[in-house]
Amino acid sequence: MIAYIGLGSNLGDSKNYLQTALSSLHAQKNVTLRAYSRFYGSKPHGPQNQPDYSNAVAKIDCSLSPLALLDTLQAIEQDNDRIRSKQRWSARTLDLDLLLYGMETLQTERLTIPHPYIQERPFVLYPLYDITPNLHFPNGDKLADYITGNMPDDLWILE
Ligand code: A4P
Ligand code: MG
Repeated sequence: MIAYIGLGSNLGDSKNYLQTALSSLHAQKNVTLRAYSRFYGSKPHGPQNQPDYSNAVAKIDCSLSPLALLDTLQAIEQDNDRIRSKQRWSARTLDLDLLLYGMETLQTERLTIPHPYIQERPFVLYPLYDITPNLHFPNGDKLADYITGNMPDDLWILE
């Protein structure tokens, strides 16, 4: 199954956390890394009293169920110094979100697919577009319709 993973970090050496996460994904027995986006800087969505984010998106081929994939993502977060705060959307060394799992939709207590905010987050949409410009969402929307020539002010390419 083709799945897309959103990577985010805004604590510590963020670029390094993203790179380590990509290697860790590829190192999983049931996961092959197919592509990944450029690395982006972004202003925090949600609470503003936290550092800017580094964000990227990876495309993987995996033979894990959605829940097993979520377990794997959370294990990689833990290995990378993630401390879960009670406050939602707080600063973190590494956040791995399961954005899309084929064309599947799922809504359970632990897992919602597609990830609920994809279509309103430029820091997800632009990196997704780097990898798969012809992508359609499960609801039929075209990714390209969300992309404009000028990136929003709160998003930039990291060197
Ligand atoms: N969960 C449900 N669906 C999913 C899914 N599709 N992928 C559950 C991953 N997890 C999913 O996540 C909380 C719970 O969501 C998990 O236990 C899982 O069962 P978490 O990673 O512990 O906490 P969180 O990340 O703070 O919460 P949440 O709601 O996942 O937030 P988001 O959507 O990840 O947003 N601004 C910028 N610029 N860049 C960012 O990357 N990220 C966030 C976090 C906020 N603002 C940001 C960024
Ligand atoms: Mg998350």
